[in-house]
Order: sequence, then C-alpha cells, then structure tokens
Amino acid sequence: MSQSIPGLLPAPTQHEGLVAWVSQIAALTKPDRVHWCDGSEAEKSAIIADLIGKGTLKALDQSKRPGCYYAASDPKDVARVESRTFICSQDQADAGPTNNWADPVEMRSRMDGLFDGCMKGRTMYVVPFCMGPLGSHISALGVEITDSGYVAVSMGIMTRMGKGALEQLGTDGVFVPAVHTLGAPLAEGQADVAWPCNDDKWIVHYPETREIWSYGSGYGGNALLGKKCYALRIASVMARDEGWLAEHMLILKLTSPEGVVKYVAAAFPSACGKTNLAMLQPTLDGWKAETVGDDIAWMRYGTDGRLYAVNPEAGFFGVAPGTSRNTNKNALDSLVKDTVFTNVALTADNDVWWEGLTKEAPEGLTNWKGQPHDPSSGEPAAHPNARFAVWAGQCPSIAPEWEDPAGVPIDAILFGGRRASAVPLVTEAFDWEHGVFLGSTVASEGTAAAENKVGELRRDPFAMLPFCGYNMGDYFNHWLKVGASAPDASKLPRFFFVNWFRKDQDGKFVWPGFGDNIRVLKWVVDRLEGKAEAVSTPVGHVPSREALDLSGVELSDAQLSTLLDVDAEVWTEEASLIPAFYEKFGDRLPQALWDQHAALTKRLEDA
Ligand code: GTP
Ligand code: SPV
Ligand code: MN
Repeated sequence: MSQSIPGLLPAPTQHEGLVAWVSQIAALTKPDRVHWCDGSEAEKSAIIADLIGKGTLKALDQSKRPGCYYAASDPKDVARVESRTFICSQDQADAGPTNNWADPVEMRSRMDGLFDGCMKGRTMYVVPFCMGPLGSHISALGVEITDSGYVAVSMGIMTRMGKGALEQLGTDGVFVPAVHTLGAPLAEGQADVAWPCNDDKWIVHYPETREIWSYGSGYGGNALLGKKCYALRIASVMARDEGWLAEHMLILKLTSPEGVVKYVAAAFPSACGKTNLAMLQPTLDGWKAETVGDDIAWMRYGTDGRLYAVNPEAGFFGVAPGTSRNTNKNALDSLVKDTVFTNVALTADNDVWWEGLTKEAPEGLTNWKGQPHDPSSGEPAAHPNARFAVWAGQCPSIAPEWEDPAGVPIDAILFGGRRASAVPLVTEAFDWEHGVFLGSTVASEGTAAAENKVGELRRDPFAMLPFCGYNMGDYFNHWLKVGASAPDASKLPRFFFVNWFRKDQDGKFVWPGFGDNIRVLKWVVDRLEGKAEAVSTPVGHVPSREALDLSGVELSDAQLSTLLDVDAEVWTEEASLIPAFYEKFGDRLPQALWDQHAALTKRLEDA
C-alpha cells in the first residue's frame, strides 16, 4: 500500500534496509508524498519557498541579509522538554536516576498509536545525515524522517545532510533511524498553521537498539534529531559500548604568541557560555583563538595515543539574546547570510533584533509572538531561548582544521558552571581521577535567589544531566575507564574547572569574562607547558597571583581574593552537599569517586 505514495519509490539508494524502514514508516504515518533529501541548494530553495507559502518562514530583507529567514514558533513550543524526554532501556536501572524511563514495549505500542496517520496531508522528508566530517572514522550516520520542512532545512545547516551521507551509507551501512513528526496531520481541505505542533510531546530514545522517536514538537533539540538526541543521548551509549566519548563540549584552538598550539574542550551546562568561549576574541596581544565546535565533541584515542576530537555538527544553533558586538562579534559576523532565526524580534525594516543586541530597542519592533513590542510591558521582544542556525564554515573564527577527519588532539578539558560563590576562577585537577570527580560535581546556580549562598544547586555532572543516554553512575565509571585505558597516560588531556560567574556582595560579576577569559586560558596553556606557577589547595591547583596575566584589567586585591582564594569553611559545606547527590546512584557510583570525596574532606580538615 505504501508503495503507492508518490515519491517513495524508486528510492535514490540501493540500501535495502533503509528502503524497507522508510517504506514501513510511510505505511504507518501515511504522508501525502515522500521526498528523499539530496542536500542540494535547489532543494533547499524549494523547501524554503514552500515554508514561506505556509507562513512558517518569512524572508528577511535580502539586500541586508541574503539567504536569511525568520520563524516564530508556537508559544508552547519554544525549548527542549526535559519532562517529556525518555530513555527506554529494557531495564529501568540502565536509564538511571537522572533520566525519565518508560518500558520500551509499552512505549513502542504508544508510539505506534500516536504515529498512525500522523503525517496525513503532509510531505514526509527522508533526511540522511552524517555526524562529523564525511569519511572520518570518528563520524557516524543517521537518517531522520520528518514531516517538517523547517526541520529538513535546519538539518541541512546543522549536519552534513543529503547525497554525501547517503553515499557513505552504501548498500549496507549502519545508521541511527530517527523518526520525527509534528503530530499535526491535516484532514482533507484543512488549512495549515504557520507552526504546526501538538500539545502532547514525546522525545523517546531506545538505547539498546539505537533508535529515536520524537512526537509533537518542531523546535530545536526536540526535533533536529541529529543534535542532542543522537550526538549525545544515543552516541553516549555507543561511546560507552565502544570505548570512546560523546560529550556536551565546545572545542577551541588556541595559539600563543610564541606559536604554541593547544586544543581545549569545555563542558558547561546550557546557557553557561559554550558558544561564547568557542568564539572568544582574546584581549591579550598575540593570542589567537579559533573555533572547532560550540556544543558537542566526539573523542577517541588516535594511533599516537592522544585523544582526538571532532565536532559532529556542521552548524551552530546558538542563543541569540545577549549576543552583541561587544560580547561575541564572531557570532554576529556569522549571521550575515544563510541563517535561520527563530523566535527573535523583527524590526520595522524587516531585520532581526534581540535583547542585548543594542542597548536600546529600536522603534517599531514586532515581538516573537507577532505583536507590536511594548517596552513598558516588561516582556522581552525576543524569546529568551531565541536561536540562530548557521553553517559553521561561515564563522570568521572557524579553525581551518574544523572538518579534518582525523579530529584535533585535545590537550585540556575544562568544566564550568554558574557559581556565584565558593568555586575559584580556575582550578587544575591533581590527576585524571580527580578530574572525573570534578566533572561529576558540576553544578550551576540558576537564579539570583541563590546568589552568594552555597546550596540550591542544580547538579549537572559533565553538563550532561539532560543528555546522558544511560545511568550516570555508569557514565562516571566510563570516564574512569577511558583514563585508565589510555595508551600513554602522559598524553592524556589535563582537567581544569573554571568559573566566570563569581559575584561580589552587590551581586555583580567580579571577573570581566568574555574576551578576558583568554587570561585564564593562557594560564592553562602555560600549565600544560610546565611554565605557570600554582598554589596547591584542598580543591586543586589554583594560579598564584603572579601567574595570572592581569595586565590591563582593573581588579582590586579584595576582588582577586574572591576569585582565587579557597575558603576551607565554605568548601567544607560545599563538599558536604556531594554525598546526597552521589547516593542517588547507589552501587552504580564508582568507589573511586567516593574515595575522591573522602580525600577532599580529609584535605579540608587538614587545611
Ligand atoms: P547553549 O547553547 O544553550 O548550550 O548555551 P551556551 O553554553 O552555548 O551559552 P552561551 O555562550 O550562549 O552563553 C549563555 C549566556 O552566558 C549569555 O547570556 C552570555 O552572555 C553569558 N556569558 C557567556 N560567557 C560569559 C562570561 O565570560 N561572563 C559572563 N558574565 N557571562 C557570560
Ligand atoms: C541546549 O539546550 O543545550 C541547546 C539547544 O543547545 S537545543 O538544541 O534545543 O538542545
Ligand atoms: Mn550554545
């Protein structure tokens, strides 16, 4: 029956498994037609024209921003939905205490019901994609089926999508099947809306069989299934089984004035500065920073024993609000063409605006809900999670090797979060195990209510809390194993913990941040080179004051103390909060981390 759906056959591939799966999903979802994506410019233009016709996309002023479009989502579909995200492992214990779990058999039957006829009246796009550079041994393939043209276009920006990926698949290549629907079938003659979606949302992962099913949302990480669903949740499971790492990390290349090159990966929770650090403009003379990735890193040992990383993505899906010429010029200069903006505000002359882009909001703005912006309402004109999607290759700071199939050798791994108190500007771990301990304790303070207080922390270990596809206790163990199995321990990256967000008594950030973060990175590079002084504290190595290059920044002695001193009393309280978190994992928590905690407690007692 599905054979008769226009466009389904002949398929542009000899991969029988793929054709059978696409036919099966078409028979279930009953689209009006099927389109196999080839990733060409002509195809992109045609889908965009269709989306403009439906009102999903608006063309921005093409003389100012050629190839740029604007979408406004349904107000109920603006971000990832963690409460609707499920890891359906056979055994609930394998999903662990930090994930929502549902029985896979029950979930499959629920999905079969929801997906039955869900694409009626719509086009089903078959989107083959590669995560990572085409041809890299670190890369992996996927195929997303979606009834959203917006998703197909976005996947074209964010991944290597189309013909190249299909060719890599060959006749029997392995791919992660990912099915996505807006959950908004159209009855005969029913008019469409600009942003179809469903109030009922399900973001479902089957880790054992490496499948993804997503229902009801058209937005970001819920719908672009190559990103968080595949490149983190499913890939973290693949990485566990195969001995590599799939991480929520940016990748940054640093070149010192002497020409020393180091690659740094950094895990910060969502909205804690990954994109900003990945595109940093150094304020220290002679230093160069270049971008390899801004959100996700896949890492494996190379034949030389070093840990190599690729950015599995091909684009940036970055937060717009707060992005300005002063804070992230490289991001702004990327957005001059071929960009899809979602949920930003529109100016009277058909350009984009968001809070923080300029000091004053221009007159005549239309807010993300399509209404005239009223500055006195206190409502922002752009949604706080408004985003841009843009090809990474057009970022001015992109590193020439960003698509190198070999990846880049990682020298240092940074962890961070928003911590108004306790956590120093930068700390170096004593060794790999201590580094894993630091990563496992990452926490972020969300609101002003928690300022200057230890407590009210959201633990976000390795910035992976919403993205780890299995039990996080096992995940910590995997990190320990990766370190212990290093071909050459002397070539392992070294761990650092950074905190740009220390606040003073008045609630103001003490550290200037942004481009000045190069000062911390310089210390990191100098440590790697064996050149920088550190003070050993109970929590790790902290820079001696002289070792931090602070030329040209105004920081008082008291401010420096705030940034660098380790207060044993505050840290004793900090350390006392860890067991309650660790206990959640029961016997899945590696003993080595309990030992690390005991050792920290002992060092604090002795301090
Ligand atoms: P996701 O894409 O959601 O994962 O976020 P992200 O980690 O990429 O964060 P992003 O770089 O978009 O920054 C989030 C917020 O942190 C923005 O409002 C930035 O202005 C702010 N921010 C980034 N770096 C710094 C810094 O060094 N200091 C201060 N004070 N704020 C920063
Ligand atoms: C995040 O929330 O960490 C994002 C956005 O990068 S999304 O792609 O929606 O996950
Ligand atoms: Mn980001």
